[in-house]
Amino acid sequence: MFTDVTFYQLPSSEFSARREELLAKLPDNTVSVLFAGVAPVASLDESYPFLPNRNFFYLSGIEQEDSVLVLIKHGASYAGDSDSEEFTGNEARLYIYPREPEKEKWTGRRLSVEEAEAISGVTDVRVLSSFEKDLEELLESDYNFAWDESDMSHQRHNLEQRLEKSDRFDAVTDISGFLTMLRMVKSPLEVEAVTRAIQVTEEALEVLQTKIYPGISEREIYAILESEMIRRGSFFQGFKTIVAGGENTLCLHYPTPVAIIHEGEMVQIDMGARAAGYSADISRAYAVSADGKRNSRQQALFELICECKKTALETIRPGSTISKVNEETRKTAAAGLRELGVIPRSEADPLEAVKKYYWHNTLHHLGLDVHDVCEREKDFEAGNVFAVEPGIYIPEWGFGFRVEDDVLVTENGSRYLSHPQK
Ligand SMILES: [Mn+2]
Repeated sequence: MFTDVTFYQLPSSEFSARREELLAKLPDNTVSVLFAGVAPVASLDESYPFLPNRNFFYLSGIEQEDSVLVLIKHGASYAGDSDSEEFTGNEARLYIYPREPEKEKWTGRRLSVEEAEAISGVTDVRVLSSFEKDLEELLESDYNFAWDESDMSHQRHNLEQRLEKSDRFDAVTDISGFLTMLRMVKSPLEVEAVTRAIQVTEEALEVLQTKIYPGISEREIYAILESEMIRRGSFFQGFKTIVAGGENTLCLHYPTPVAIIHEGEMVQIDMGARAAGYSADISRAYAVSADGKRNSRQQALFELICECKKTALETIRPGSTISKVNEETRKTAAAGLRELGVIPRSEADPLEAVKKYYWHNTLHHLGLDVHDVCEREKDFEAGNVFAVEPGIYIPEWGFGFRVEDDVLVTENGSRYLSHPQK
């Protein structure tokens, strides 16, 4: 299999539908302003890679720096100057940099108006320089303003100053909560995007498995995985790939893969490619040994973690919550660790004692962000997508790991989007 997501993107109808869904939640006469943001400066004229603000991207599909999306809900009674018969009372404007051949010689091609329209479905695409004047007009109207308060960009900060100056600041509506609610429930096309990201991730892992040998370095594994994901069109991953061997497996977000992994040790891999902006999140634990087999302790821990994952899958269904899944899987982990003698049989409170070994959450929402936005204690519903990653770390044994798969909540339960490790 060779999945290629280089040119894969969601259709503009998806973004148009999301804008309509958001505006349905807002009162008439509201202007929402969202910003793509700019890449943070690393040093002097060097910037970090640019990834758009996720809420802006969710509503536009646009990945070009400094773009602005303005959504105006006039209301159904608004006649305006729109002559379209299908006019819903909603208006969308997208502001982007104009094409500039001289600048593009340095920093690459920019989107044309037609391209931006094709991606986003916004038919009113304007040049960024007209945003100021348009904003001035909107500020003079009696419309209320709304924005995404989770956006920390300087663009939103500038807007804040403008709103303060025009005495509009106190009445601004925060739409980040609405966007969180929308983003938590994935559409069929979003599930497909996550699935493609998973395919890229799994194919990279498949290539890797033929190349692991005792004495391999963490960085070589990292390089193989990165290369296989990039070859398949995932240039920016959902997060920095984690490759940890031996005792380094005890560190959850082990940052710098450099160590050699010896015969008889485990390697922990936690990675996720991106497709159409959506992230996968998969963790695997492989035995590094001449025959590729786990020793008895490694096997025992692997089986216990799979048991926890089974408990999690049985608990993930509409109506369940993150706390419930955590609680149930912790019980399975506690019982198993007692069985293995890691928690002594004399221990009065195994559910407390297990926290030393089973200390991170079992699952998190997955989507445009790898730890996707959520209202934490909200009941699960069909369309939620989770990364499920029970992990047990035993310092006394010198290793630990997690096994992570991606799961879709269905009408009656849940199902794997990835292919669990055997
Ligand atoms: Mn995860």
